[in-house]
Amino acid sequence: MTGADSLVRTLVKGGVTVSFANPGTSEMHYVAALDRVQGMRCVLGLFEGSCSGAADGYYRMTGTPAATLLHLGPGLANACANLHNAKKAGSGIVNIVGEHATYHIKFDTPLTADIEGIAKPFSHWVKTSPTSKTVAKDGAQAIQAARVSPGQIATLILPADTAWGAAQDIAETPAAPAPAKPSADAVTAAAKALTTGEPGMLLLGGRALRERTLELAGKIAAKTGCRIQGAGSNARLERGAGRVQISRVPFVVEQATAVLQGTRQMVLCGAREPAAFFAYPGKPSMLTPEGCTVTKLAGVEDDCEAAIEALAAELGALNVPAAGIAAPKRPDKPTGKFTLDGLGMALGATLPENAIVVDESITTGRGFFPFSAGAPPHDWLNNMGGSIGFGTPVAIGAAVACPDRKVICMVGDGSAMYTIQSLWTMARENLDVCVLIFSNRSYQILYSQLADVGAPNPGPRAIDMLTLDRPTLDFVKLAKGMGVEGAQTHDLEGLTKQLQWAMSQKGPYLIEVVM
Ligand SMILES: Cc1ncc(C[n+]2csc(CCOP(=O)(O)OP(=O)(O)O)c2C)c(N)n1
Repeated sequence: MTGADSLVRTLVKGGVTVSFANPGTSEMHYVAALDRVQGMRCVLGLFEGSCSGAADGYYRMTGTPAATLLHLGPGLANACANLHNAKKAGSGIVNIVGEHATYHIKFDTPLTADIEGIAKPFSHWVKTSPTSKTVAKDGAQAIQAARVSPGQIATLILPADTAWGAAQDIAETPAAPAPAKPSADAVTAAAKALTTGEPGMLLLGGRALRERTLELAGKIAAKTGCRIQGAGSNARLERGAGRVQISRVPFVVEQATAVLQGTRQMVLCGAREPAAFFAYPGKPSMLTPEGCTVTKLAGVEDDCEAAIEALAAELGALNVPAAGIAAPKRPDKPTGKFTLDGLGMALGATLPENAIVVDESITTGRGFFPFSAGAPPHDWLNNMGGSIGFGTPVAIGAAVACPDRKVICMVGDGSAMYTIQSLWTMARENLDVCVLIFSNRSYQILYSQLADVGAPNPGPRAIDMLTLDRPTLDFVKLAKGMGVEGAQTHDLEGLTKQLQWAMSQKGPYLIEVVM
């Protein structure tokens, strides 16, 4: 057995059964081992950011890490932006990076780079495996590290001779430590905060946004009168009819402070104290109202469900019916010219049961939530790391993880171009993804950002950095060139028809919304 064989077998035995790969020479033994070992699904990405983003989406939907396979320092560097997003989302990934054979590194040949140096800021755990005899054990440790709550990036660097040299055996993956239960003190403090009689808010993030935890939060809200609020962006929010309805802290500072205004007692569960995305001259960085007391019940790494359950028990709320449950309700099918609300309605009117919405709609979709609050139950995935190019890769991972569920991937045209190759992987794997491109032919968000940072009235050169209209991008043709069928739509009626058709079909499809 080679080191590569021992590693692949260790991965499969440890529950890592999908690998999102873009290999090169140094990973050839690992690639060859994939054919000799049963149980590993291998998905080729044509850019490493597709692979790391796909592993992120896979973890969000399964709670189990996938592996990547990346080619030395440059391959890892290409993957880093989406590794960053995955790290912020608390997604576990076994991030495997090939390296030159140990004895070859000193010759400083073209692909030689400081792989550990590149990996460290984007990883929680980094190890270069020293020999083919230890590579299985190192792989098992990487799986364990990736599984540490809420999920971690574990980067395992594999010199080529660790793959082709002889191995001893496969390794057992040790169990990851269970997430911490809340301390009695934290529960008492949170209960006290929500029963002072002052306006209270339970701010939820991470695993606290799953159906059961939301229901418990709804019971607490019913019992204490506190508001429940979701964080600004979330790895996975379970929403729709029959679930406790939740909104997110808005991106725009003035809107966020308006939502939080009046809160005197804020209890955090799986969320951090809300902060503005960026600093803007004259605007606050922290969004919590002045004089508001903040109490941490549980961090994102803790057992949020146990924490909310303990809080509900402490408050005597367990048998109270939950407040804020969304009734089944869909908007009417919209007609006429595109408006942002109309787009939200089209989505709300057509979202199928159990859909997974990957949201990289940037400015277009900020107000979509109310229109789908009463749609059939679905999951909503946001970018947590702010690095655009997250949407289509995460959709790949979600679709691989949940082949029986429709994935709807909403992307701004600017964001779509960062990782457009993901369409090819969707076609090759026949993934059930409907990609909605919002073609406003600009980096729309940056117009408001110019003004917000105190640089209004942009000149033609500045405007040129924000527009995508010269030449215009034709996403239907781009998709076709990568094996994905699609169509343009020019009004809401056309969009709704396209969406209905796409929802009734299996497989990848792209709709370009020409705004
Ligand atoms: C990796 C990376 N590069 C650049 C940015 C800055 N940025 C944020 S949003 C954005 C434009 C997004 O355009 P689009 O997806 O078309 O959405 P719109 O703003 O038009 O709604 C850019 C360039 C970023 N966040 N991440």
